[in-house]
Amino acid sequence: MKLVVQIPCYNEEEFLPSALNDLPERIEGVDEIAVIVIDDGSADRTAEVAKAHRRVAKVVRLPYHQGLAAAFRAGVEAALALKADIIVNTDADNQYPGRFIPSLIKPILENRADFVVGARQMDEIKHFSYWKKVFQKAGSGVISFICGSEIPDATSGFRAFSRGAALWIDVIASNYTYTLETLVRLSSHKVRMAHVPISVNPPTRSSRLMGTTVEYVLRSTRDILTLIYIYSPLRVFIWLAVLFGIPGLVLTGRFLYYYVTLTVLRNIPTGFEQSLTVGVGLLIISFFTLLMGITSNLIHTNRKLLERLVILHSKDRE
Ligand SMILES: Nc1nc2c(ncn2[C@@H]2O[C@H](COP(=O)(O)OP(=O)(O)O)[C@@H](O)[C@H]2O)c(=O)[nH]1
Ligand SMILES: [Mg+2]
Repeated sequence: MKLVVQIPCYNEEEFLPSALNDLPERIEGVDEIAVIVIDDGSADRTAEVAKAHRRVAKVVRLPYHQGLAAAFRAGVEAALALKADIIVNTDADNQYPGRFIPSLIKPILENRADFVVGARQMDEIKHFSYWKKVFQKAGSGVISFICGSEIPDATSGFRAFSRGAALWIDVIASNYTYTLETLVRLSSHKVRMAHVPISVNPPTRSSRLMGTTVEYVLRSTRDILTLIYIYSPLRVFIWLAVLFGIPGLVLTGRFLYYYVTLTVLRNIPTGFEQSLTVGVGLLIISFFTLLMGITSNLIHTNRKLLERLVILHSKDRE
């Protein structure tokens, strides 16, 4: 059983050594632990510091700065190429204590799950503001709803993947984060998920990803909407079609009701032509929205087939 720990980094020369020193030397049930550092075009000596550290098996250097999502993906690819059975992702700022790695991978070792999130105990984190905690919990609630399984900390970067789950990973919706998309993507492939409680080390520096709470909320909302749109296009278009269709039906029905009860039965001129015009217009929009939904669903299905091809191809390389 080989465990690969991957650490995506951007300008982390200062804190990376403490994160590396914190990683466990041995874990029960694991024969080999290899550490990969992904340097995302850092302007400092991150790559040199990583190369000089005895725990680091491989340094992946992106040719230029591409963002956390690209670095994460490059790490997963490198870990699979190193024949990892389990991949753990952790942060370079030593936010997640290495001593939790054994409990993080336990559900995978026991074959109870293929993907495990290390869930921070929000109420115990003193350096998160009240509102950050509220929005963090609300966001995790929305993601849990979309994924259909309970994920108490959707933005945690402390995660473990079995090899089978890691093969499905890709990030296409965002440049700066992989956290939400991997959850939605893996749940769409019915990967078994679990979470284990963890505590975090006090912050070494301020977060580079979060920004202000308002920024965080706006970005997360945009990310979640993009994910729904990418991963369940039919659902989005059906709701849009319903939005136009219901008033369309009501207005057309109104016209027909008066037309039948007044004009047909009692020969009185009806009026209500505006209802007919607007109603039919809305029904036409609704119909074409539905057609667009079906088309985008076909494209979505096609992408799933392509993903399967990629996986077949990567299995060939094993
Ligand atoms: N590759 C890459 N990693 C980044 C980037 N920004 C942050 N990171 C890494 O992502 C991890 C978390 O970053 P951090 O600023 O602590 O964000 P936090 O999740 O809010 O704590 C660290 O390992 C950083 O080095 C980036 O632009 N590119
Ligand atoms: Mg951090």
